[in-house]
Amino acid sequence: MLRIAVQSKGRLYDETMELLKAAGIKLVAVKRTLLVPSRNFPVELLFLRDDDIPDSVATGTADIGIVGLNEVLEKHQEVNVLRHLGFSKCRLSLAIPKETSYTGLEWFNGKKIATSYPKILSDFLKEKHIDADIHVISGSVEIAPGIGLSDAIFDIVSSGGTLVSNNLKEVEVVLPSEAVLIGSDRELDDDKRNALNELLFRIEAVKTAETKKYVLMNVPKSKLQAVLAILPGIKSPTVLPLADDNWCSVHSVIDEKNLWTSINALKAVGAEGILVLNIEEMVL
Ligand code: PRT
Ligand code: ZN
Repeated sequence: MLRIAVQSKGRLYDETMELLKAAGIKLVAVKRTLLVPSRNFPVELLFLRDDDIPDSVATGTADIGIVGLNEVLEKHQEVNVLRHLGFSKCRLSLAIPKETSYTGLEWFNGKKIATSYPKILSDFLKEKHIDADIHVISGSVEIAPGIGLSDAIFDIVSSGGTLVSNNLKEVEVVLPSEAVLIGSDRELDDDKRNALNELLFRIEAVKTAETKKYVLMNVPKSKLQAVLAILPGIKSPTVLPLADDNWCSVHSVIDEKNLWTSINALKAVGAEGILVLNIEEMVL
Protein backbone atom coordinates (compact mmCIF):
# COMPACT_ATOMS: atom_id res chain seq x y z
CA MET A 1 0.00 0.00 0.00
CA LEU A 2 1.46 3.38 -1.06
CA ARG A 3 1.81 5.62 2.01
CA ILE A 4 1.20 9.36 1.47
CA ALA A 5 2.27 11.85 4.17
CA VAL A 6 -0.16 14.76 4.40
CA GLN A 7 -0.63 17.67 6.82
CA SER A 8 -2.92 16.70 9.71
CA LYS A 9 -4.34 20.21 10.08
CA GLY A 10 -3.46 23.65 8.80
CA ARG A 11 -3.36 25.54 5.55
CA LEU A 12 -2.56 22.54 3.34
CA TYR A 13 -5.16 20.18 4.79
CA ASP A 14 -8.39 21.14 2.98
CA GLU A 15 -6.98 21.36 -0.52
CA THR A 16 -4.89 18.20 -0.07
CA MET A 17 -8.03 16.28 0.87
CA GLU A 18 -9.98 17.88 -1.99
CA LEU A 19 -7.32 16.87 -4.50
CA LEU A 20 -7.26 13.27 -3.26
CA LYS A 21 -11.05 13.17 -3.34
CA ALA A 22 -11.12 14.55 -6.88
CA ALA A 23 -8.62 11.79 -7.79
CA GLY A 24 -11.26 9.31 -6.62
CA ILE A 25 -9.58 8.31 -3.34
CA LYS A 26 -12.07 7.57 -0.56
CA LEU A 27 -10.91 7.08 3.01
CA VAL A 28 -12.10 4.37 5.40
CA ALA A 29 -12.86 6.93 8.11
CA VAL A 30 -12.21 10.65 8.13
CA LYS A 31 -11.39 10.53 11.87
CA ARG A 32 -7.98 12.02 12.46
CA THR A 33 -6.13 8.89 13.44
CA LEU A 34 -2.48 8.94 12.39
CA LEU A 35 -2.78 6.37 9.62
CA VAL A 36 -5.93 6.08 7.50
CA PRO A 37 -6.27 3.62 4.62
CA SER A 38 -8.34 4.24 1.51
CA ARG A 39 -11.29 1.95 0.91
CA ASN A 40 -11.08 1.98 -2.87
CA PHE A 41 -7.44 2.62 -3.80
CA PRO A 42 -4.19 0.99 -2.58
CA VAL A 43 -2.98 4.00 -0.57
CA GLU A 44 -2.97 5.04 3.08
CA LEU A 45 -2.62 8.56 4.45
CA LEU A 46 -0.15 9.36 7.22
CA PHE A 47 -1.20 12.57 8.98
CA LEU A 48 1.75 14.66 10.20
CA ARG A 49 2.82 18.23 10.95
CA ASP A 50 4.01 19.77 7.70
CA ASP A 51 7.55 20.23 9.12
CA ASP A 52 7.89 16.44 9.42
CA ILE A 53 6.69 15.55 5.91
CA PRO A 54 9.99 15.99 3.96
CA ASP A 55 11.81 13.91 6.58
CA SER A 56 9.17 11.17 6.56
CA VAL A 57 9.59 10.78 2.79
CA ALA A 58 13.39 11.00 2.89
CA THR A 59 13.61 8.26 5.54
CA GLY A 60 10.98 6.02 3.93
CA THR A 61 8.38 6.30 6.70
CA ALA A 62 6.12 7.52 3.89
CA ASP A 63 6.56 6.83 0.17
CA ILE A 64 5.38 10.22 -1.05
CA GLY A 65 4.10 13.41 0.58
CA ILE A 66 2.20 16.62 -0.05
CA VAL A 67 3.84 19.71 1.47
CA GLY A 68 4.81 23.34 0.72
CA LEU A 69 7.91 23.78 -1.44
CA ASN A 70 9.21 26.14 1.27
CA GLU A 71 9.33 23.26 3.79
CA VAL A 72 11.01 20.95 1.27
CA LEU A 73 13.80 23.42 0.56
CA GLU A 74 14.22 24.46 4.19
CA LYS A 75 14.52 20.89 5.46
CA HIS A 76 16.96 20.04 2.67
CA GLN A 77 16.06 16.37 2.72
CA GLU A 78 16.87 13.97 -0.08
CA VAL A 79 13.49 14.19 -1.76
CA ASN A 80 12.33 14.92 -5.30
CA VAL A 81 9.49 17.18 -6.37
CA LEU A 82 7.23 14.94 -8.50
CA ARG A 83 4.61 17.53 -9.30
CA HIS A 84 3.65 21.11 -8.48
CA LEU A 85 0.06 21.07 -7.24
CA GLY A 86 -0.99 24.69 -7.72
CA PHE A 87 -2.53 25.33 -4.29
CA SER A 88 -1.36 27.04 -1.06
CA LYS A 89 0.52 29.51 -3.20
CA CYS A 90 2.66 31.99 -1.28
CA ARG A 91 6.17 33.44 -1.38
CA LEU A 92 9.11 33.74 0.97
CA SER A 93 10.07 37.40 1.03
CA LEU A 94 12.32 39.89 2.77
CA ALA A 95 10.45 42.76 4.42
CA ILE A 96 11.61 45.89 6.23
CA PRO A 97 9.88 48.65 8.23
CA LYS A 98 7.54 50.65 6.01
CA GLU A 99 9.16 54.03 6.64
CA THR A 100 12.70 52.80 5.89
CA SER A 101 14.00 53.75 2.45
CA TYR A 102 15.21 50.69 0.58
CA THR A 103 18.34 50.97 -1.51
CA GLY A 104 18.57 47.43 -2.90
CA LEU A 105 19.88 44.14 -1.52
CA GLU A 106 23.05 45.79 -0.09
CA TRP A 107 20.75 47.40 2.46
CA PHE A 108 20.78 44.04 4.28
CA ASN A 109 24.57 44.07 4.84
CA GLY A 110 25.20 44.13 8.60
CA LYS A 111 21.46 43.94 9.38
CA LYS A 112 19.68 41.48 11.63
CA ILE A 113 16.94 39.42 9.89
CA ALA A 114 14.38 37.38 11.86
CA THR A 115 13.07 34.22 10.20
CA SER A 116 11.83 30.64 10.62
CA TYR A 117 13.54 29.75 7.32
CA PRO A 118 17.28 30.14 8.09
CA LYS A 119 18.51 27.70 5.48
CA ILE A 120 16.69 29.23 2.50
CA LEU A 121 17.67 32.70 3.70
CA SER A 122 21.35 31.91 4.26
CA ASP A 123 21.59 30.18 0.85
CA PHE A 124 20.08 33.27 -0.76
CA LEU A 125 22.32 35.73 1.10
CA LYS A 126 25.41 33.70 0.30
CA GLU A 127 24.51 33.62 -3.39
CA LYS A 128 24.01 37.38 -3.38
CA HIS A 129 27.16 38.05 -1.29
CA ILE A 130 25.23 39.76 1.47
CA ASP A 131 26.59 39.51 5.00
CA ALA A 132 23.63 39.69 7.41
CA ASP A 133 22.90 38.26 10.84
CA ILE A 134 20.14 35.63 10.81
CA HIS A 135 18.02 35.45 13.94
CA VAL A 136 15.89 32.27 14.07
CA ILE A 137 12.46 32.48 15.67
CA SER A 138 9.73 29.90 15.29
CA GLY A 139 6.56 31.96 15.22
CA SER A 140 5.21 35.53 14.90
CA VAL A 141 8.26 36.60 12.92
CA GLU A 142 6.41 39.70 11.73
CA ILE A 143 6.50 41.34 15.17
CA ALA A 144 10.31 41.12 15.48
CA PRO A 145 11.24 44.54 14.01
CA GLY A 146 8.49 46.30 16.01
CA ILE A 147 9.88 45.03 19.33
CA GLY A 148 13.51 45.72 18.40
CA LEU A 149 14.47 42.06 17.86
CA SER A 150 15.56 42.56 14.26
CA ASP A 151 15.90 45.13 11.46
CA ALA A 152 14.03 43.03 8.92
CA ILE A 153 12.16 39.76 8.48
CA PHE A 154 12.19 36.88 6.02
CA ASP A 155 8.81 35.17 6.07
CA ILE A 156 5.92 33.73 4.12
CA VAL A 157 3.71 36.32 2.43
CA SER A 158 0.39 35.57 0.83
CA SER A 159 -2.02 38.52 0.66
CA GLY A 160 0.50 40.89 2.27
CA GLY A 161 -2.03 41.83 4.98
CA THR A 162 0.19 40.66 7.85
CA LEU A 163 3.05 42.86 6.64
CA VAL A 164 0.79 45.90 6.33
CA SER A 165 -0.66 45.47 9.79
CA ASN A 166 2.85 45.25 11.24
CA ASN A 167 4.10 48.36 9.41
CA LEU A 168 6.37 46.36 7.13
CA LYS A 169 6.90 46.39 3.37
CA GLU A 170 7.97 43.56 1.11
CA VAL A 171 11.19 44.45 -0.68
CA GLU A 172 12.50 41.18 -2.18
CA VAL A 173 10.67 38.00 -3.23
CA VAL A 174 13.14 35.16 -2.69
CA LEU A 175 11.07 32.04 -3.33
CA PRO A 176 7.62 31.55 -4.88
CA SER A 177 6.11 28.50 -3.17
CA GLU A 178 3.10 26.20 -3.53
CA ALA A 179 2.11 22.71 -2.44
CA VAL A 180 4.13 19.99 -4.14
CA LEU A 181 4.01 16.21 -4.33
CA ILE A 182 7.36 14.79 -3.21
CA GLY A 183 8.93 11.35 -3.50
CA SER A 184 12.34 9.83 -2.96
CA ASP A 185 14.88 7.81 -4.94
CA ARG A 186 14.24 4.63 -2.99
CA GLU A 187 12.84 1.67 -4.93
CA LEU A 188 9.09 1.08 -4.70
CA ASP A 189 7.67 -2.43 -5.03
CA ASP A 190 5.41 -3.07 -8.03
CA ASP A 191 2.17 -2.45 -6.15
CA LYS A 192 3.36 0.90 -4.83
CA ARG A 193 4.83 1.94 -8.17
CA ASN A 194 1.53 1.12 -9.93
CA ALA A 195 -0.45 3.04 -7.33
CA LEU A 196 1.88 6.04 -7.69
CA ASN A 197 1.63 6.02 -11.49
CA GLU A 198 -2.17 5.79 -11.30
CA LEU A 199 -2.27 8.62 -8.73
CA LEU A 200 -0.03 10.86 -10.90
CA PHE A 201 -2.22 10.09 -13.92
CA ARG A 202 -5.38 11.05 -12.00
CA ILE A 203 -3.83 14.22 -10.57
CA GLU A 204 -2.86 15.21 -14.11
CA ALA A 205 -6.46 14.71 -15.26
CA VAL A 206 -7.87 16.72 -12.34
CA LYS A 207 -5.36 19.56 -12.79
CA THR A 208 -5.92 19.76 -16.55
CA ALA A 209 -9.68 19.91 -16.01
CA GLU A 210 -9.31 22.75 -13.47
CA THR A 211 -8.22 25.16 -16.20
CA LYS A 212 -10.96 24.17 -18.67
CA LYS A 213 -14.71 24.63 -19.08
CA TYR A 214 -17.19 22.61 -21.12
CA VAL A 215 -19.38 24.92 -23.19
CA LEU A 216 -22.65 24.02 -24.98
CA MET A 217 -24.73 26.33 -27.17
CA ASN A 218 -27.42 26.44 -29.83
CA VAL A 219 -26.36 27.87 -33.17
CA PRO A 220 -28.35 28.67 -36.34
CA LYS A 221 -26.84 26.53 -39.11
CA SER A 222 -26.20 29.68 -41.14
CA LYS A 223 -23.84 30.89 -38.37
CA LEU A 224 -22.11 27.56 -37.72
CA GLN A 225 -18.87 28.36 -39.57
CA ALA A 226 -18.45 31.64 -37.68
CA VAL A 227 -18.98 29.83 -34.35
CA LEU A 228 -16.55 27.02 -35.24
CA ALA A 229 -13.90 29.58 -36.11
CA ILE A 230 -14.03 30.88 -32.52
CA LEU A 231 -13.91 27.50 -30.75
CA PRO A 232 -10.64 25.64 -30.31
CA GLY A 233 -11.90 22.22 -29.01
CA ILE A 234 -9.55 19.33 -28.26
CA LYS A 235 -9.76 17.90 -31.76
CA SER A 236 -12.67 19.92 -33.08
CA PRO A 237 -15.98 21.00 -31.53
CA THR A 238 -18.86 18.47 -31.51
CA VAL A 239 -21.85 19.50 -33.66
CA LEU A 240 -25.19 17.76 -33.01
CA PRO A 241 -28.54 18.13 -34.81
CA LEU A 242 -31.53 19.72 -33.04
CA ALA A 243 -35.27 19.11 -33.53
CA ASP A 244 -35.44 22.35 -35.49
CA ASP A 245 -33.58 21.66 -38.72
CA ASN A 246 -32.24 25.21 -38.99
CA TRP A 247 -30.36 24.94 -35.68
CA CYS A 248 -27.66 22.74 -34.22
CA SER A 249 -26.02 22.23 -30.84
CA VAL A 250 -22.29 22.86 -30.52
CA HIS A 251 -20.16 21.48 -27.64
CA SER A 252 -16.57 22.44 -26.94
CA VAL A 253 -13.87 22.75 -24.27
CA ILE A 254 -12.50 26.23 -23.61
CA ASP A 255 -9.55 27.46 -21.55
CA GLU A 256 -10.93 29.21 -18.49
CA LYS A 257 -8.72 32.22 -19.07
CA ASN A 258 -10.36 32.81 -22.48
CA LEU A 259 -13.88 32.01 -21.29
CA TRP A 260 -15.48 35.46 -21.23
CA THR A 261 -13.81 36.67 -24.43
CA SER A 262 -14.98 33.51 -26.22
CA ILE A 263 -18.54 33.78 -24.86
CA ASN A 264 -18.85 37.38 -26.01
CA ALA A 265 -17.49 36.47 -29.44
CA LEU A 266 -19.92 33.50 -29.68
CA LYS A 267 -22.90 35.69 -28.74
CA ALA A 268 -21.84 38.29 -31.27
CA VAL A 269 -21.92 35.79 -34.14
CA GLY A 270 -25.33 34.34 -33.17
CA ALA A 271 -24.84 31.54 -30.58
CA GLU A 272 -27.72 31.27 -28.09
CA GLY A 273 -28.51 29.43 -24.85
CA ILE A 274 -24.84 29.16 -23.93
CA LEU A 275 -24.20 26.76 -21.00
CA VAL A 276 -20.86 26.60 -19.19
CA LEU A 277 -20.07 23.47 -17.14
CA ASN A 278 -17.18 22.48 -14.89
CA ILE A 279 -15.13 19.49 -15.97
CA GLU A 280 -14.11 17.08 -13.21
CA GLU A 281 -11.37 15.17 -15.01
CA MET A 282 -9.84 15.47 -18.41
CA VAL A 283 -7.64 12.80 -19.99
CA LEU A 284 -5.72 14.11 -22.98
O1 PRT B 1 0.94 22.57 12.32
P1 PRT B 1 1.83 22.49 11.13
O2 PRT B 1 3.30 22.54 11.47
O3 PRT B 1 1.48 21.31 10.25
O4 PRT B 1 1.49 23.76 10.23
P2 PRT B 1 2.16 25.21 10.17
O5 PRT B 1 1.47 26.09 11.14
O6 PRT B 1 3.65 25.10 10.22
O7 PRT B 1 1.86 25.62 8.67
P3 PRT B 1 0.54 26.27 8.04
O8 PRT B 1 -0.59 25.31 8.09
O9 PRT B 1 0.32 27.65 8.57
O10 PRT B 1 1.06 26.44 6.53
C1 PRT B 1 1.36 25.32 5.75
C2 PRT B 1 1.94 25.80 4.42
O11 PRT B 1 0.97 26.63 3.75
C3 PRT B 1 3.17 26.67 4.49
O12 PRT B 1 4.36 25.93 4.68
C4 PRT B 1 3.14 27.35 3.13
O13 PRT B 1 3.68 26.48 2.14
C5 PRT B 1 1.64 27.50 2.84
N1 PRT B 1 1.11 28.87 3.01
C6 PRT B 1 0.35 29.52 2.10
C7 PRT B 1 1.24 29.70 4.07
C8 PRT B 1 0.55 30.88 3.78
N2 PRT B 1 0.01 30.73 2.54
C9 PRT B 1 0.52 31.95 4.75
N3 PRT B 1 -0.08 32.99 4.47
N4 PRT B 1 1.87 29.54 5.27
C10 PRT B 1 1.83 30.54 6.17
N5 PRT B 1 1.21 31.74 5.95
C11 PRT B 1 1.28 32.75 7.09
C12 PRT B 1 2.64 33.47 7.15
O14 PRT B 1 3.52 32.78 7.99
C13 PRT B 1 2.31 34.85 7.71
O15 PRT B 1 2.24 34.83 9.10
O16 PRT B 1 0.35 33.77 6.93
C14 PRT B 1 0.92 35.06 7.20
C15 PRT B 1 0.99 35.90 5.96
O17 PRT B 1 -0.19 35.87 5.27
P4 PRT B 1 -0.74 37.18 4.55
O18 PRT B 1 -1.90 36.69 3.73
O19 PRT B 1 -1.14 38.15 5.62
O20 PRT B 1 0.38 37.72 3.67
ZN1 ZN C 1 4.76 23.52 10.42
